[in-house]
Amino acid sequence: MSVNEAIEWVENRNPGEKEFHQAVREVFESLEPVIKKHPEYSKQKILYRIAEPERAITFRVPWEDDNGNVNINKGFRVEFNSAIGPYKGGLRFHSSVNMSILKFLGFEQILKNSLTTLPMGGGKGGSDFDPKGKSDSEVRRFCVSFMSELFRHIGPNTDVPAGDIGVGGREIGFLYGQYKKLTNRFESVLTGKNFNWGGSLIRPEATGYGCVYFCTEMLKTKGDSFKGKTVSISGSGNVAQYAAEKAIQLGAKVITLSDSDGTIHVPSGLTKQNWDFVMELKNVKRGRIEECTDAFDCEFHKNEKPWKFDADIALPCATQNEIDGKDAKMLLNNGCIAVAEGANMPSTPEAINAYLAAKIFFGPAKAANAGGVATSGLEMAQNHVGLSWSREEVDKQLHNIMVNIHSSCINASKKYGFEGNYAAGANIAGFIKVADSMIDQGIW
Ligand code: NDP
Ligand code: 2IT
Repeated sequence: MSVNEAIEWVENRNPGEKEFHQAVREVFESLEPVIKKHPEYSKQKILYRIAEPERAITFRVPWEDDNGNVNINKGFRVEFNSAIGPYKGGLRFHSSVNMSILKFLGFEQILKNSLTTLPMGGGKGGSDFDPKGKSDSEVRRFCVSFMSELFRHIGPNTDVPAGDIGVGGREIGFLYGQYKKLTNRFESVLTGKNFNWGGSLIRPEATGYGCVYFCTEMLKTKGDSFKGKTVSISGSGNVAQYAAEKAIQLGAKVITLSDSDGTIHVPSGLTKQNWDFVMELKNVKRGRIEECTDAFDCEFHKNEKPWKFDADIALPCATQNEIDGKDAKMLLNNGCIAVAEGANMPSTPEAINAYLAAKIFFGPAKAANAGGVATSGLEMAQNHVGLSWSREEVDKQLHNIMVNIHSSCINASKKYGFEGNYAAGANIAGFIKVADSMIDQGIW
């Protein structure tokens, strides 16, 4: 079995699923030396098996809007791989959601969860429902309808969803309420819960903080740090917000945030007060990033991405393929020394090749943004023992996990001839644990 044959097989079997093809190709290409060294993986057809979800559910989600109109959305849950634990991964509510996007996210999640060292398999789900502009009641009715089907497929030892784009604390609350009503069970079936009813402290912060911790470890290998650095961040949702907070705390100047309308540029760097304004704007008022221009000194660049501004470090925290080859060249020309991915697959293959050719630090998503799901794993652990750990305790564990993921990437990349390439290191380290576990458990 060659890696190229496996890629071709996956592409032919899943026609038109371009995001899924992209994610599989990126991983499989770096597994070439692993497959050579481990003939048992070929014999057991591991590449073929790992690229086929164990189960993928699609369902109808009808709901009534505030005007009494009936709307119908698609619901999905891809239960991709349970070799090392129950399926675990977020739910995305966004108009672009389809099977290809959820399969790319679910596939990445398998290897990401493996890197965390916690016992979690890979899954992802969601809907093409767009929460933007919907009232709280509409979001609630949608979530109730979505969970009215999803509940029969999930469980604390089966599949444990969480948030992703368009799914935050509000949605997790509505989903949990309906799960409980249907099952009469109060159990650890979702993560990202509110602290009052079983959530973990630091889970909201975890993805953004973890991304900055991972980047800090990369910089440290050259005796460098965030202090005094200029940082461009995309997005202004959960991940972007806390990446910005941690970067500011570490003495960096955060000069951009964005949403799907455009980018704000703050040449002097976001202050704590500016950050508080963004938190209120995005999480309470659910407004647009452009509204920052009414509140503090910044420029709004409509329909522009953050990558044209001079920055030492780029933290893409919005969505897939948001840095293409041209954007990457712009970043490099403007002096960027590190990219750490808070979002999933934000860099196109051309962008990744440009980073690697320029030998800048590149922290790939499945390593750099693993802090979110890792802290979900810590939330499950707390639920299982019936305890709530302090902020300090959870943050310490999150930090340790990110430091360890960084070491795993370095060790695996060295061992298989990819020194300096964190992307290959993350793919290899994540894959081997899952592949070996699949072999241990027979053919399924
Ligand atoms: P949120 O919904 O909180 O925020 C998403 C942000 O990205 C918003 O600012 C949104 O702008 C912007 N965005 C989304 N889609 C697009 C698009 N197509 N074009 C331009 N901007 C876009 O989501 P999260 O912060 O939770 O997620 C962001 C990324 O991080 C995703 O890739 C997600 O998969 C990844 N991630 C999230 C984790 C988590 O724990 N939440 C964990 C690990 C990774 P707008 O409001 O205009 O749509
Ligand atoms: O992409 C991701 O890792 C997430 N959206 C978080 C998943 C989780 O289960 O916490």
